[in-house]
Amino acid sequence: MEYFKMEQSMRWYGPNDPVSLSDIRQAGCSGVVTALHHISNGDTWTAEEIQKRKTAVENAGMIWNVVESVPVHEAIKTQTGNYKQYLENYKTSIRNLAACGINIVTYNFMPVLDWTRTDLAFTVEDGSKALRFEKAAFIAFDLFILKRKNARSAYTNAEIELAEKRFAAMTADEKNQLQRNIIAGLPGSEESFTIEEFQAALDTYQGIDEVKLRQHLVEFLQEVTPVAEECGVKLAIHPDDPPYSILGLPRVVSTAADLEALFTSVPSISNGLCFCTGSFGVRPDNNLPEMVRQFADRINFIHLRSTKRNELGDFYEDNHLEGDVDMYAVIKEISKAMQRREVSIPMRPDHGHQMLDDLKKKTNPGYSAIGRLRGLAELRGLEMGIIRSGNI
Ligand code: CS2
Ligand code: MN
Repeated sequence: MEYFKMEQSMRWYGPNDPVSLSDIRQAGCSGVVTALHHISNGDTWTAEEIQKRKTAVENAGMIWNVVESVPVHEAIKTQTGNYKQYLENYKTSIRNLAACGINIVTYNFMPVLDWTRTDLAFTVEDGSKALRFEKAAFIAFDLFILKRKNARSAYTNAEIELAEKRFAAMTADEKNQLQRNIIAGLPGSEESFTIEEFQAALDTYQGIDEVKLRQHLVEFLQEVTPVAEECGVKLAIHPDDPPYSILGLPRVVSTAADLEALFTSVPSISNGLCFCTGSFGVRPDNNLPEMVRQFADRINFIHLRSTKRNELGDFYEDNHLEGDVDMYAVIKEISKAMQRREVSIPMRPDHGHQMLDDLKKKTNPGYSAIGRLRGLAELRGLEMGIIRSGNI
């Protein structure tokens, strides 16, 4: 019997990515996840530019299976300024992608910041480097570098004390590095800020709480999903990372209840999900296999990665089959869903450790080749074991 397996993919940042398409092919991928990062956030993606990228991927013997991401302009999230024009541009980009045969589109709806870490080169015990979120360092940034008004009310006294100690022990270089890590933009983020710009961006969310942001997300989808449906495009919202409010900003794609609300408000089948285990898995109250079961019909794209958290609220990106994510149970549920739906869902190992030769190279944090290759190899082995054991 033929089984539906996850479509093995890797993210590629385009011609400037130090990891080449040939590297990705040799890692065993048939799919490439990419975006037109050279087009400014909010502008339309033309069919010509899309086709150029598509041809580059196909010439390397793979297909461009998923767009990650067509970014949603901040003006759409806050519903200010030119947002109606940006909405039209978004729809046109979707139509152009569909016309070129690309029909899975990832995006996120996190205010101001995309994924957030405090440390991009945390050495784990085997000597490889991982990304890490350290709560005390993050709070130190908020209170003593950004100096955000009323920030203290978001933290406990014990947390503030720890952050004070942490900050007092930092050198000037470490403080600068921390600031850069948080606001200068990680790979894939479309924004990068100075402190002043960052505070101004935060200010645009004054008066926008969770209820309002959720409403803006629903209204965005009510505009975009009819177009996506019409041209056969499936959207895939990426969850919040980390999956809770930070810096006073609302976040509305963090839990099963958030997803439930989203899919109930906009039932269109084009309103789908990028199931990112690394993002959802940071919350102990997110039961991942259960969430896969619950939203199986909405999952259009999968990010597999594991995090390890501690009692202080810190977490680091662990090896793909270790940490807090029960990867066996997650892949089992995904396999079941794929057989039932009769589809292969694209999957990428979402980040990996910097290791071996990559430690000597300049790499995009989280996106070096060898660590992702290790993750992908382990994940495909696990999937094969699950399928061949007849356990689905
Ligand atoms: C990150 C993000 O965690 C992740 O997958 O790499 O850049 C993510 O791709 C975006 O939030 C999706 O829009
Ligand atoms: Mn992800």
